[in-house]
Amino acid sequence: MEYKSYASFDPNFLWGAGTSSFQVEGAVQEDGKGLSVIDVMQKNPDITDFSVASDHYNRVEEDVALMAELGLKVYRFSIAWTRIFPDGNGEVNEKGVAFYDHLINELIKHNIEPLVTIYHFDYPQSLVEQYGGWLSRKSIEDYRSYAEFLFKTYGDRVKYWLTINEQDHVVRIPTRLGLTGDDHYEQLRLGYQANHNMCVATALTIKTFQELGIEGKIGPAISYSMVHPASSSPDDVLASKDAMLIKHNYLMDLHCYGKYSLMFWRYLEERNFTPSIEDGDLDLMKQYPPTMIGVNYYFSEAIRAFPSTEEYPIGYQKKALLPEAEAGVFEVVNNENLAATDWGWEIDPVGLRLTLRELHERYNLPIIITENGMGAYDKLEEGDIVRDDYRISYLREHIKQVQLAINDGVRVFGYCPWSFLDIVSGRNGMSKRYGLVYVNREDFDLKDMRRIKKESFKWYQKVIASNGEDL
Ligand code: BGP
Repeated sequence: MEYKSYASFDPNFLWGAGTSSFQVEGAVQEDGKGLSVIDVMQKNPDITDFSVASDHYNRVEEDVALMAELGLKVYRFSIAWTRIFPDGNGEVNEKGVAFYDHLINELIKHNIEPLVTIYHFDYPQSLVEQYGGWLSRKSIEDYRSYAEFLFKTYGDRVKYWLTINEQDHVVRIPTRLGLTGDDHYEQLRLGYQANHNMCVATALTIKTFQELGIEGKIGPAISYSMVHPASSSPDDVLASKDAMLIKHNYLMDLHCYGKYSLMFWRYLEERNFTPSIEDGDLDLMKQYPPTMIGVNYYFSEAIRAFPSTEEYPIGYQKKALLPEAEAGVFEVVNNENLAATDWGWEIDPVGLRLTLRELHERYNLPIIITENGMGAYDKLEEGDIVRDDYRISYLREHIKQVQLAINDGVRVFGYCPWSFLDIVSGRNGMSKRYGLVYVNREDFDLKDMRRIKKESFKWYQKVIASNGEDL
């Protein structure tokens, strides 16, 4: 819908940017840090690992000074669980505690709100070895008490807390659960048990947060990419609704309503994926829902129907990192209407407006965009220039849609592009850059890791200074 006039961004809108500990810090075994599942997972020999990353661990002041120069109101970062508890539980690592204390104080000194992700994929390997990690209910108390430690240590200065980053991308990616082997269906079954345990852990952590009387907001950072029916054929429309449930809404229904919808439970039952649930688990989730939602949005997907056949019976899934095709449910196809990034992610700013409206209509919670950005092969030119106009246009079009969603009545209170500076991509090494700041290193050449402001940095600086008026 178009309106005759448009409200501007709220004067307190939180313009930010984000990173995650394993992708930015480096120093993976410095100062007593323990190993995470990311540190021990099988490496792809063609790309860098996360051992040095952007060396943020040794460059906090320099990076925070750049954030201040950019004018950030909020900085999203994650805390490495194993920097605080090297074994995931038990003994505290004081040097790790001091590192985040210093980072938070530096941010506060520059009037930048810390937005802390409690856990962003780098789960303690020791907990996997101790009891199977998230597959065991023991994981619930270890996560809750780790979070409680953070609340007690940093809660006087941190008002915004994200519980788990992209839980859906943990339960469906075996290495992030510390699983090995390649029985896809068995790993999915285990994934849904882990998912249930994570939802109980999240509810108990929100309960602890409230009992401690921490002033602020808390909720998950979810991966939520809008799905569109590939055509107006009613079968495709139905398939897109089913995909929205199986890919995204199943998780938020649990967090917000403590509910496995009848449809989703039948989906799990027919595939022997049903998790074991204890009395009180669902009531706990209902009683302690999130008070905000973090949204990670990069692209949308087009969906068509995939009728089951003898060759592809109900339950058949095309093996892929994330659900792409499932017989009897849906299939992801290219969207001819959209351009795509160098990695095939279909660029859909309007999809972000639709995503925000869907979340608002279903859960009616305050929303902050915790990730949105474009991975690209950025080129460093003579004179330290990086002309990333493609990134500027990507971010501009998405910010416009955020403003429209706010005009639609969605309570969006902040926007954090991914990523503040170049970091190691989750699966594509150093060549897939997202930052507003260029980091001068390559996959296998650390160079000097100098920080260089891209054109997008200068552009975003103006956006923030004008509170979104000057795009
Ligand atoms: C999200 C993760 C981020 C980041 C991002 C970009 O799923 O939360 O950690 O990795 O995706 O993806 P990639 O780095 O694979 O391009």
